Amino acid sequence: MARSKKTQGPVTRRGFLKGAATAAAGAAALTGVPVTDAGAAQSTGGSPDSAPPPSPAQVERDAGNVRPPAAARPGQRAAVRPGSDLMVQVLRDLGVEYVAGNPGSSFEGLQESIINYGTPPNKMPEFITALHEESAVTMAHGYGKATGKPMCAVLHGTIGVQHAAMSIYQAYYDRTPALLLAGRDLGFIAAHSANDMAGMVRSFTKWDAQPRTLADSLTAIQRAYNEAITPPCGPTLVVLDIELQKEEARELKVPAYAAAKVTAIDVGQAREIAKGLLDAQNPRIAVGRLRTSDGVKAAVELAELVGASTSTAATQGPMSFPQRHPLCGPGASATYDYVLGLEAPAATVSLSGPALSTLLNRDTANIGFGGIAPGVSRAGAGGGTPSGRTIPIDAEASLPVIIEETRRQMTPERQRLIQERAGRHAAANTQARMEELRRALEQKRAGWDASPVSTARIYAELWPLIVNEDWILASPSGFSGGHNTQLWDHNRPYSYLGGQGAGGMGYGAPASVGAALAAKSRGRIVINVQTDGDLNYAPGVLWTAVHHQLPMLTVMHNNRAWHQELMFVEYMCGVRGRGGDRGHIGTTLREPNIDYRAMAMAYGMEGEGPISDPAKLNAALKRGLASVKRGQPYLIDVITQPR
Ligand SMILES: Cc1ncc(C[n+]2csc(CCOP(=O)(O)OP(=O)(O)O)c2C)c(N)n1
Repeated sequence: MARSKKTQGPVTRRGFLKGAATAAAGAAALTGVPVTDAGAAQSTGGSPDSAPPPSPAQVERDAGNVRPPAAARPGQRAAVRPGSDLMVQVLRDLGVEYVAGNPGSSFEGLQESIINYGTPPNKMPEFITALHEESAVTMAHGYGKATGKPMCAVLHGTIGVQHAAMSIYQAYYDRTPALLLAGRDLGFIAAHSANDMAGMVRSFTKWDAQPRTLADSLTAIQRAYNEAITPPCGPTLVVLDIELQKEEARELKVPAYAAAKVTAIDVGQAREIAKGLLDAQNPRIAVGRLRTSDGVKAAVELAELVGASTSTAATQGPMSFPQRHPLCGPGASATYDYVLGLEAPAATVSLSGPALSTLLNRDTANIGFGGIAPGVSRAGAGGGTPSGRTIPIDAEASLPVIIEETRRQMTPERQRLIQERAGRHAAANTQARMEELRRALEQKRAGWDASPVSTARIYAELWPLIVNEDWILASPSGFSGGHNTQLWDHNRPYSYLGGQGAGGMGYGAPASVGAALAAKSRGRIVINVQTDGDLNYAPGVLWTAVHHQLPMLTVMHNNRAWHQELMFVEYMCGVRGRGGDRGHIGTTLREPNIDYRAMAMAYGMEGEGPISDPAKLNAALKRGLASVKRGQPYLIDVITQPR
C-alpha cells in the first residue's frame, strides 16, 4: 500500500538570525513576553558559517542566570491565548494521556501550556519527565503496544530528534503508533535548528509535517494522530516552530476532529471468506498482531462463530488471540481445509497435513499487513512474504464485515455441527496444553537450585504471584529464556508486549515505563525482566518510574555480560581456532560488577540484591510486588545463568 508522506508547505530557508532578532528572542525569554513580531522570524540571509556570536541575553540564559518573570497579576498576563494552548487542546481532544520529553527551549511554549493550561492543568496530557529523548520515544513505543493508542513524545530541535532516532526507527519497524512533536527555534539556538528537521528520520516515520501557521499546526497534529493509528501504524512527526507556540491565537478555533477511517474488505470478498469458513469441515484462523483490543474481541467472536481452531501470536507480542482460549491450539485435527490469516505470519497460514480426498476446495486467505513491508524490509519480522491469497487490507476493520456475512450465511444445521466441532477442539487443545505444560515443567526444573539463579526459576516463581493480577509483561523475554511462553497464560491483548521491534538495545526499561504509564491509569501492574546490558544504555528512565510513581517491578536478569555478543565472539574465536579464553573482552560487564540496587537507589527506587541464592528469590519477589501495588516501583537484582 502506498504510504502517505507529505511535508506541509514548502520548506523555506530562513537562515540564521543576527543581532536584533536574536536579542529580541533573548529579551523575550527575560521578560516572558512572547516573540510575535514577525520581524523577529525573518531571515537575514546568513549562512551557518556566518552565524552570529551568542547575544548577551543568550549567554545569560545558557548560564542559568535568567530569573523567571514575576508572576502575572490578574489582568496582566503576558499572553492571553497562546497558540500552544490550542495545541494542547487538540491533544486533549484526541485523548492523548501523556507527553514525555526532556526539556528544551524550542518547545518551552508547548511545555508551559501542558503544565498550566486547562482544568485540571497537567492532566490529559500529563508531562512525563524523561532523562533522554530515546527513552521518551521508547516510552511511547511501550505505551502504544500496551494500548494500541499513540502516546506523545516531544523532542528538542535537531539534537533531540537525533537522540530519539533509534527509538523512532524501532517503533516504525514494530508498526506501533506514536505521535512525535519536535520544537524548532531558528531564532534562539540556530545550532539546534534545521530547515527540514524531519528529514533526518523521514525514512522511518510514517508521515511528517512542518506547518507554517498556527491553524495548520493544529490540523497537522490531528492528521499526524490519524496517520499514526491508520494501518500500517507507525510514528509520525510534527515540527512546531516556537513562534507558532507563542503566537496569540486571538479568535482562532480548535478545528473539529475527523476520526481516522480505516478501509475494510469489500462485501464480496467478505462473503467469499464467510463461505470458505462455513463450508469447510475444519477451518483454521491464524491470528497475528491486530491493532487494538477491539480487533482481538472480533477475532474471538469470529472463531467462536465458525468453531475454528486458531493459532496466536500472543506469546510474541500484543493484540493477538487469547493463548488459553479453548479454540486456541492445534485443535482436534491439524488438517485444515480453509485457513484465514488475520495479520498472520505467512508460515501460520498454510494448509497442513495430507489433502483429504473429500475436500476439494482447500484454500487460504491472509488479510492484513502482517507480512507486508511499510517501507523497510520486514521479512524477518513478518515471517516472510505471505503465501496463498493475500488481501492487503486491515484485518481489524474487516472483521465486522466478515462476521456479518458469516451470520447471514449461518443455518441451524451448520450451527449444530460447529458446536460439536468446537467441543472437540476444546478437548484436544486442553490435552495438548497439559502435555506441553508437563514437558515444560520437566525442562524448567533443570538447574532449579543452581547459583547463579536459573532464568526459568524467575518466571516460575513470578507466575503464582501475579496470576490473579492484571499484569503486563512489558520486557522482551527472548534473552531471559522466553519461559513465559509455556509457564504463563497470555490471555489479554496486552499480556506480553514482545520484542524490541528492530532488536535495538536500550529498550526494555523505557518500554516498561511506557507500559506502566498505561497500566497506572488502568489498575494494572508491569513486570520488567530486565537484561543488564540493555539497562545500561539509558538507565535514567528508572528515575522517571519513581518520579511518576509507576507500578513497575524490575527483576534484573544480571548475567554480567552482553551475553548474546559474548556467544558470537566466542564462536568466532572457536571457528578461527584461536581459543575461547579471551572472548570476554568487550563482551562482559565485570571488573567492576555493576551494583543495580545502588543504581536503583541513586534514582530513588527501592530495591534489593544482588541475589545469587535462588532460595531467597521468592520472598524478594513478594516484597517487590507489594511495593509495586503501593505505586512504588521496585528493582530486584538477580545474578543469573547466562540464558
Ligand atoms: C543499540 C544496539 N547496540 C548493540 C546491539 C548488539 N547487541 C545485540 S544483543 C546485545 C547484548 C545484550 O545484552 P543484554 O541486554 O545484557 O542481554 P544478554 O544477551 O546478556 O541476555 C548487543 C549489545 C544492539 N542490538 N543494539
